[in-house]
Amino acid sequence: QSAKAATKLAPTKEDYQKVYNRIAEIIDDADDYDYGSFGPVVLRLAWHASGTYDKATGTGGSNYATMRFEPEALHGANAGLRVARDLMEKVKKEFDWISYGDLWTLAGVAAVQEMAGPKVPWRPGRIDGFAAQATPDGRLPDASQGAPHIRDIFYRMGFDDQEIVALCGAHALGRCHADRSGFDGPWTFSPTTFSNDFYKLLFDEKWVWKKWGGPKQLEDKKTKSLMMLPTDYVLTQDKSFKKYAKAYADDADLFFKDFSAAFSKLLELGVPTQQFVSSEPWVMQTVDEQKS
Ligand code: DDH
Repeated sequence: QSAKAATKLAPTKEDYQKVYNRIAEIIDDADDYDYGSFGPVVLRLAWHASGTYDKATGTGGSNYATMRFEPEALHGANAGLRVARDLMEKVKKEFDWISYGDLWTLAGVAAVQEMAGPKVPWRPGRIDGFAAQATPDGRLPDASQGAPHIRDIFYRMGFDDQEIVALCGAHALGRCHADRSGFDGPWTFSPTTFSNDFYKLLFDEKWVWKKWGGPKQLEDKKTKSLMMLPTDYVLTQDKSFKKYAKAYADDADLFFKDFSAAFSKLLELGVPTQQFVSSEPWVMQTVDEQKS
């Protein structure tokens, strides 16, 4: 009886570290997938689960993991994230006590950290919600638009210009898929390593509109193998955005520090403070750190 009761105690940081480790394993087991890693698509799941937050109404955000439900699962912006949700389902089967919101956001942390990014402070406390709490379509950014749209979307979540530019640096990772968003190609030459290359390339390369039948996107004039979305390119055109983008191109440490803070904040959007188990967010260990 007492042994059974003990297993019902609140999970500890060590328990969440075990979940983190399992996520890290699954991200890496991707021989036949993009660049051999599920890290980027898992990171995108964490971002889209959180980026629906609306501070005016307190709705959306990572708390209820409503992307499990239709129609949110079918929103255009979420095309392709089924891949990441299905991977996380494997983890959920093994650690059934974790909420989906905690699982998906912890997976975002693991993706960033295991791809050589900064430590991202994180804490558990999200609860599973219902389909009725799902958010309306249109809360995530539209890549074909300009600075006013980007500001509308991110100010609604409670971010400022500096945080917007820092968060967009995640596009150092992964790629666009023509069969998901319509856009095509990677942003950098090292899409499974977290770096400030996104900003460096924005300023160092000459970007020209790609001539093709797909949606408007830019390609680097030199190799034609990299891409930028219209919303990425705006970070070099808008005066306020440009100031931060240049600073991150010049200083990787500054980018790592600012990304960590903004991403940690993003992952907590929509979660009432009293739900958090611990008052201070935790820093989870990377797989490599645990080896030594
Ligand atoms: Fe993004 N993103 N994103 N993005 N994103 C896409 C892919 C990835 C926008 C549009 C797209 C963030 C901000 C923006 C990642 C992380 C983050 C794709 C391609 C589009 C389109 C999807 C596909 O075809 O598979 C727009 C617009 C914005 C914006 O800010 C205006 C942010 C804030 C993050 C973050 O993580 C903090 C990642 C990672 C990917 C690569 C996914 C993959 O499968 O690879």
